[in-house]
Amino acid sequence: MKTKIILTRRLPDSVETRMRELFDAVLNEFDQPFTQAQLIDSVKTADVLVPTVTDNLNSTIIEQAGPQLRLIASFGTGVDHIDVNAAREKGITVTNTPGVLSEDTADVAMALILAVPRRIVQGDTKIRSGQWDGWSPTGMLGHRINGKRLGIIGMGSIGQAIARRAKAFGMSIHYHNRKAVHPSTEAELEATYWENVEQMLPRVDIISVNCPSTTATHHLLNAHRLSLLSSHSYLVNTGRGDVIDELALIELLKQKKIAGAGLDVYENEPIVKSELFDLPNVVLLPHIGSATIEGRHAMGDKVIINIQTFLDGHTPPDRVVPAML
Ligand code: 8YV
Repeated sequence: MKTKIILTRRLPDSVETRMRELFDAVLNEFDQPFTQAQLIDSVKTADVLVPTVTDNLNSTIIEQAGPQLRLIASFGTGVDHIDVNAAREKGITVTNTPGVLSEDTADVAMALILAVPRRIVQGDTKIRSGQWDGWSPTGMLGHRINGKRLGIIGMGSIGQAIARRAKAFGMSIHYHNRKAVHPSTEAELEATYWENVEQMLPRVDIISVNCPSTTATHHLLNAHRLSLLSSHSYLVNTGRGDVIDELALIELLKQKKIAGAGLDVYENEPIVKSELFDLPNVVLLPHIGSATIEGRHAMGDKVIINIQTFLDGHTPPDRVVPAML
């Protein structure tokens, strides 16, 4: 008897095919995000559930899991969509796919770090709308990247991958994290650690949010902390939307109290507050940080390895335990 696994979304063909070879894999052919009722049905029938960020596996759903559900092998790094404590209480193991999407996400963060101050999207729009009448010495002026200070909030593997890129662009690296990174990493990145985020915020030119969403980081950038940013600064978020108080950010942008923002994630995805659409100094992306073909294959491989290792009776390599959060 093969193990029954339920995939809540479509995954790359090769990943799904391998899963069908190894397991009794139930695919989501039409790729519609699962409703609450479908999620409840899945936790009652699957041995292994493979969810993504679009599934809200809160305690109400997890508490209804049948005894057959032993593993939630999430396709993604962030686990804020899963109540890991509730899963643990039910004896359900949770895994994720860290590491394999760091470089891709860092590329998108760097793209936003370049795009907003250099007005890349505005330039493209100008041409497409037929409004460009040629070069001018004062046209489309943005701000220089070289020599600026980058403040990274969350110095895990994604934050570090951004720091490496930013350093190559001539930026100096500042960061806030629960604790300082290893001295050799700090030396390599020539990075300055700020234990107190409020001290770092007014001193940097660009902020990049790269921490996970946890109870400790929810609205870490609230109205008060956002107000500490200088009026020439930019904010980029490729982490999780709810780390920033989105309404407070919109207010700040409207009042020109910061220079611009680049967002790939939002507080209530897929809802994007329409006030953001009217702000020309904002670049909006649809949560594509890890959206590369290579990355999705690597994530799929990790999910398969986690499931297979677990079924073989070992601790899966990417087990998430509440203490890590
Ligand atoms: C993933 C992400 O694509 O892995 C994460 O935490 O935010 C995304 O880049 C998504 O979570 C897949 O479930």
